[in-house]
Amino acid sequence: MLRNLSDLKLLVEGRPKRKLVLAAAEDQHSLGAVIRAWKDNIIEPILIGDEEGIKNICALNNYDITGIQIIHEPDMGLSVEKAVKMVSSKQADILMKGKIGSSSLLKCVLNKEWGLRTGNLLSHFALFEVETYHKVIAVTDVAMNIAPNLQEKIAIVNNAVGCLNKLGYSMPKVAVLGAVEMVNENMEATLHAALLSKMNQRDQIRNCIIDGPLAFDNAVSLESAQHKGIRSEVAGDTDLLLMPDIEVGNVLYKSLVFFAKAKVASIILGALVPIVLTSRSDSEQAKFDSILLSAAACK
Ligand code: COD
Repeated sequence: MLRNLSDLKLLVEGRPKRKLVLAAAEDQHSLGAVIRAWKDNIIEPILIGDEEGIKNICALNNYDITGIQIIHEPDMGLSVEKAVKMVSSKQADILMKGKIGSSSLLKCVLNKEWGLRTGNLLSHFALFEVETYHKVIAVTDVAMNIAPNLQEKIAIVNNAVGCLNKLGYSMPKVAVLGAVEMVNENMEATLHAALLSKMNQRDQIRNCIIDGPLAFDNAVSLESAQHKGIRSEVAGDTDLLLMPDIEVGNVLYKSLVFFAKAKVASIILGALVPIVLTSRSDSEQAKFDSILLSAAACK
């Protein structure tokens, strides 16, 4: 179990270095994070982007990039395309987003000819360290699948549970969130939650314990669950929160970061390799922790 995000480093230390390709690399926080992970011997970076822009940022911030490969590609779209192709041709183990919008990068990743599809659904997975919770909490999907149906939610849970298993969780506790903890036929999220719980009980979704619907308070607070008379193995001790849709997920993500000062690490799962996909406003620390997470999630 991860108590904080720095525990991720213990998981990857001593493992072979992974080749990480940073697309649209002319971004200060991304470069800072990549160089730190390189110095810590976690990754071997390749930077793709406007060479002069990259070098200017590094000079301004005293980043020593001697020995790092730079591929000059000033066009952002082409820079992402080249990065994705490096991964699909097995020249890199991890893809990272630099100064480009998430959906532009994801569209390249989903390209049918040279993208990183595997036949699985791709989904976003984030880990948060919040002072007010007793362990790291995972959240999915806050940035890729817009309004997942039941089938897609099953795939999202499976992606996240597979990743948590790699992080050392043998049976992560999954709370499927709704606005309420009772099934309400007018609230689709509660219907999905009940079905996912039952599918888990019947071993149709394995390697985790799922309960839902749970409202956010009883997912993360045992006291709150007991107050409402909810008997649940998951309530108050959730490892993974499954979001009803991208809006709820994204607002929770940003609320945790901006109001609760949470630390975050996030990646895309289900593609050929893990993809470091943080928000452009995320800190250098968040990008560094996301690189650690991607390295831990590699096969
Ligand atoms: N996994 C696997 N394949 C997918 C997925 C997925 N999650 N999503 C789409 N596909 C496949 C479809 O089956 C289809 O073959 C092709 O990709 C195109 O599908 P569309 O037309 O539904 O998808 P796009 O290209 O219009 O959009 C895909 C995005 C991931 C870009 C879109 O879902 C999106 O914009 N998501 C939100 C991203 C975002 O803005 N995040 C920011 C929050 S910080």
